[in-house]
Amino acid sequence: MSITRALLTSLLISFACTIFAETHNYEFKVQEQAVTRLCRNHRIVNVNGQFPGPTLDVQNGDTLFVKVTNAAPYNLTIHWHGLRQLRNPWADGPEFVTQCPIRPGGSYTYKFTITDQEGTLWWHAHSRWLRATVYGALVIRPKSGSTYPFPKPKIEFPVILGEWWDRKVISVLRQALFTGAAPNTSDAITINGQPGDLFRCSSQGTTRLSVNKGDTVLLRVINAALNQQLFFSVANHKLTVVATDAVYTKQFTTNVIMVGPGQTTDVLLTADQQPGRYYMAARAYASAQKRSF
Ligand SMILES: *[C@@H]1O[C@H](CO)[C@@H](O)[C@H](O)[C@H]1NC(C)=O
Ligand SMILES: *[C@@H]1O[C@H](CO)[C@@H](O)[C@H](O)[C@H]1NC(C)=O
Ligand SMILES: [Cu+2]
Repeated sequence: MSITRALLTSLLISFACTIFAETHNYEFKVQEQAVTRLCRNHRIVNVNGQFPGPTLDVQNGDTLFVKVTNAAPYNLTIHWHGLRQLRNPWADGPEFVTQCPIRPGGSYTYKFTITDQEGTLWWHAHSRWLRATVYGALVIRPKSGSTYPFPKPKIEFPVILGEWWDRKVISVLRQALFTGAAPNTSDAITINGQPGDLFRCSSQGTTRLSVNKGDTVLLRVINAALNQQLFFSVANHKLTVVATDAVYTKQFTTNVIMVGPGQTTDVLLTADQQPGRYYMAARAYASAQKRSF
């Protein structure tokens, strides 16, 4: 009897999943594009002409087909950072581990299903240092029929922390490999690809988020820096941590979070201060002498 019931329940669950899970088809065109930051133009590699690249917005249980066409002059693969890839390990992406790189002019379709992960993950190139500019958010919402384990925020916003070199990143890496010394530190830390108005020629592009007094905002903080641990904070506001790496956490409130490279932290922020402008800021967690950021 109980076996029958369990079987029935699992049949019903898989039936429900089949009905509600969606399949998404995305096209990623990886290409070089001229971008101006810190008053200078550089040709960077990005996806679909966007920097950061497109946010993929899906639900737990969904299946994704991502066709990557490589129109850049470098070999590369795309890695789905933090995704467990249960039953689809070949879609993981690290070059020469699960696949050969996609050659210039070539294409490859990643196919994977998201299994029991909810929150924020991200994707990036997994070849040399191309991940410095080839990255974007992967937002995983609750399964159909379930909800967040916290009140639904009015606004959701990805905050992708990155690093910008006032150089071609491939040359920064090449120099480090040639000299054997640590690679030069980046020239700016960016929020959604923008250094922010404390840096030269950056006030126009500064990432801004408008909220109304009393709104609750879910910030999906992603550390897309190359190797750098980062502190993140919002002036005069507290952050309530609700998830990390697509796993809900026991909630706690703090003024500052530290996010390791590759990690994500989802925080709730309530706009409970006087209307005005408040900085969102990231800073390198580096205590060694002579390392200036
Ligand atoms: C790209 O990768 C292939 C191996 O899959 C290799 O033979 C080729 O030399 C690489 N090309 C470049 C430009 O690195
Ligand atoms: C690294 O920094 C040094 C010192 O500032 C500079 O001379 C060199 O050109 C930089 N190299 C690259 C590849 O950015
Ligand atoms: Cu990764």
